[in-house]
Amino acid sequence: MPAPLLSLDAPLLLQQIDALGRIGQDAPESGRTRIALTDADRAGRDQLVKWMRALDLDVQVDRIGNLFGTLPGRADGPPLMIGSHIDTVRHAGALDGCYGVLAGLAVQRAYRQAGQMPQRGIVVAAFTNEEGVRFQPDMMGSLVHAGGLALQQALDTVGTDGVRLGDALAQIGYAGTLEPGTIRPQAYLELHIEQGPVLEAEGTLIGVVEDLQGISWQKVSVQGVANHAGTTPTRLRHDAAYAAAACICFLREQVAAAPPGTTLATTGSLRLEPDLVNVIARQATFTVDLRDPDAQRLQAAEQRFAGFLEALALREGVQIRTEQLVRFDPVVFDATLASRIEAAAARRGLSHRRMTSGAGHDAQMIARIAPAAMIFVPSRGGISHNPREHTDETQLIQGAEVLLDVVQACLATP
Ligand code: HGY
Ligand code: MN
Ligand code: MN
Repeated sequence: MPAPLLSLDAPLLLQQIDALGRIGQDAPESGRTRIALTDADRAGRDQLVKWMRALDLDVQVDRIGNLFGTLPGRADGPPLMIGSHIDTVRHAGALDGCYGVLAGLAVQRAYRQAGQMPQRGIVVAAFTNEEGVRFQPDMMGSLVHAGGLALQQALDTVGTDGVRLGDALAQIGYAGTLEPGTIRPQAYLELHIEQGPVLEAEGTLIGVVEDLQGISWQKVSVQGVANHAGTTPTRLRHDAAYAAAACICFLREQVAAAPPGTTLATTGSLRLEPDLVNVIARQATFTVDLRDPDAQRLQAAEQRFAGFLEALALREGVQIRTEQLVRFDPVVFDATLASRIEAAAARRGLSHRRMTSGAGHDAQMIARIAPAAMIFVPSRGGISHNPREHTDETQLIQGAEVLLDVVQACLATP
């Protein structure tokens, strides 16, 4: 007798997304902030653990703070993993990462409520520090889990606030005992909002994510000479602020000339010293985030920028230092999983298209140790990393239903 069809408790999924989104809430209309390993992150983790225990999952925390909730299966063997993250950027939306973790719980709940044990275990993972805004690199917890970053090096990472990651982890009580990488999944699925404009612009409901672009983060420090804004002729200036602005303009000119869907350049953080209206900046420290789906193009963009910095330093009489914070090559996801996502969307009559992920995700790290793929749902206005981040409830549920279907398809095959 075929097992009863599973169905999601959609209202509870939406309610949990809303409830988690209220943790670490900022001022009205300003979103929430649960930066990795802060008290707000701890509060979000505590809530997730409560929900995992309510599902009677086997809850484990590893030594980098990755959180796992496992629904046991009938047979032993590597579990199917559904993952993402619940740490946020500052003034974040409620969906980035959280949607995928809570949809994973909803899939496990569907088995529980049907009184069914899955053929193999299903583990939901919430990885530590996916955003990487306090401690670099981003996707840190999943990178350690995949063996791409040594645990001790991660624990000794010093954040932008001068705090050592291992101390912050202990401080929030999530320095677990499980050795990272212990749970080796048979396959990994991540459901995530697109965080970009593509699906909405085409009126498509499901993104079948085939690959994910390469990411390069650098910190650039420009050392100039502080001087009086009113008495120093332009030709005698060694102006760190001007040098930083010249870099940002150079990067924009470089990418503006590139075809759409190729290199992107962003300076999201910029600090000047002494940061005074009438003093020529002595020091400028800023970040450069370069991304491209093509490894060669990304490398060429990095090299052009390095050449520009050299010439700029000579021309402006400033010293320029760079520090590579993050460097990940593009990743191609598992073709079989992608086809299963496509088939599940088609069976439900949901419009779908294959696409590249512009954002970094834990899936790109777990793809190093297991077949992995991602499912996207549309983002209204393509907005994310912003309190206005939004996806219609119907679309959120459709994404979770596709996830449930793909999980069943994966578990049905030995
Ligand atoms: O930067 C990223 O793409 C991800 O949100 N950490
Ligand atoms: Mn995310
Ligand atoms: Mn994010």
